[in-house]
Amino acid sequence: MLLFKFFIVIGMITMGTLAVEAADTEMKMVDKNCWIEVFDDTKYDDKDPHLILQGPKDYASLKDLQGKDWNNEIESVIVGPGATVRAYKERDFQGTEIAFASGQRVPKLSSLDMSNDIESMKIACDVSPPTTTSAITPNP
Ligand SMILES: [Ca+2]
Ligand SMILES: [Ca+2]
Ligand SMILES: [Ca+2]
Repeated sequence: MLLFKFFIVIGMITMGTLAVEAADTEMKMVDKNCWIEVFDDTKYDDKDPHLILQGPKDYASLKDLQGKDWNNEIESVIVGPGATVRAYKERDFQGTEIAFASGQRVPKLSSLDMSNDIESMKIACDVSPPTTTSAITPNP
């Protein structure tokens, strides 16, 4: 039974990766750098529930994210390189607010007094994504 659950988790991770890639080719509007990954446990423990939230998007509540109530559950986060996130202790963007910078990783939200307390989030995408093509200026 445990082994079975293990394979389910592996399958979900694999499907998640494929889904992100498929979405990237189908929808050019999706910013593949604009996301936040949230974890039920500390230190990005992928054996416990974890979820990538694609931005830009505002979540007034985390009550039903892919079938799970994430209110007051998040204990660690990884922010995508093209996202900035504001998180709130109460739903509807109320209560104490905290800002996460692009690429920020927080292994223990208790260090920010936000452990098992976040109930709403705003995910914003950087206006200009990192440029990787700088050497294609044609010479006259
Ligand atoms: Ca754990
Ligand atoms: Ca938790
Ligand atoms: Ca709360």
